[in-house]
Amino acid sequence: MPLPPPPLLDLYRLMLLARRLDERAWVLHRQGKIAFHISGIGQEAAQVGAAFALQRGKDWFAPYYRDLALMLALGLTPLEFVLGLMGKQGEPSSGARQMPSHWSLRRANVVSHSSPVATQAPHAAGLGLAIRLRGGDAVVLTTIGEGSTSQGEWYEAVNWAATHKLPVIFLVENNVYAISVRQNQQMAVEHVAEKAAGLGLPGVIVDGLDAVASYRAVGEAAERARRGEGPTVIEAKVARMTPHSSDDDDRSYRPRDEVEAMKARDPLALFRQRLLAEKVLSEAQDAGLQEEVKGVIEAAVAEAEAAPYPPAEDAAYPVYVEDVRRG
Ligand SMILES: Cc1ncc(C[n+]2csc(CCOP(=O)(O)OP(=O)(O)O)c2C)c(N)n1
Ligand SMILES: [Mg+2]
Repeated sequence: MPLPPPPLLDLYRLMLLARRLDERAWVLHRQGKIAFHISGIGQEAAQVGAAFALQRGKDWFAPYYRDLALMLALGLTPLEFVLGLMGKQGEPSSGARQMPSHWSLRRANVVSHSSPVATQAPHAAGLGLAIRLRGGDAVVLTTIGEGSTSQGEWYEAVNWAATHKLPVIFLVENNVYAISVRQNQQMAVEHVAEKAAGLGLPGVIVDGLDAVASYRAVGEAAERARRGEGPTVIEAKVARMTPHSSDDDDRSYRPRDEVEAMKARDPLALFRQRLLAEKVLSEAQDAGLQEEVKGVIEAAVAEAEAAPYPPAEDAAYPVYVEDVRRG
């Protein structure tokens, strides 16, 4: 079945929302209002393209910490994100127990993940096996940074999924750096997608600065998986346009001209120019969207600032099982 055309304006609106929210998080950090932020700026296009290629509400997700745009596309609200940044009550990932951006959203089939990188990959393979055992044609998307594909867990998960033809998409968001370590300092292959050949599944490279390219690649991998043909590795070439996290200063290891060149290829700006050129978006419409997004974010920040912290005794209770807490 051919993929329907991508909803360009919806993709753009979500990229814009993710970008402005992410920028707001940096400001909150520098104001001393939050303790930590890890940014997805430069990776939004790959993420929203992937989300829109899948059946939200039916498919399963095991994402990683840079996936703010993916999470918003799956239905995380800006308020929920800011509650998470502030560790406030009502934060859905962990009831404010975890670090920010350690996503989980039960209503959207997003399973929780841990801080050790790559642990989400075996979770995704397990979800794929569960789908196989239960029947149905749902698929699983798991995301990861390129550096974390050096972890044993990633190879084990991909190998298992390939061996049993499980319906899993392994999306690698390659931003070239693992904190300060460049890709060529930790793997001999030029493209992470090449690793797939040794494990017996297709490896696809896609321009991760282009939401439509990501939409197509993930959509095709999902069709394969639903037909029972097994998993795919997709390597999206993205950009990390910020330091690793709010605790990092990348000036000590990253050449400034590299950062400037990357900023000239900002995926949000590129997409905006494309939509304007194709007359999918007008300048007036764009100005309206910018205002709307700003309003949504400021309302979320105000509400989160006014929200209470969870009661201390809540830490002793499970995240999801309400009756245990009450009983
Ligand atoms: C097992 C493990 N080792 C080290 C770390 C510390 N750490 C957190 S993020 C990160 C870099 C991961 O790089 P990459 O996979 O390329 O993802 P990116 O942050 O670039 O998106 C490291 C080393 C960790 N969380 N878990
Ligand atoms: Mg990386």
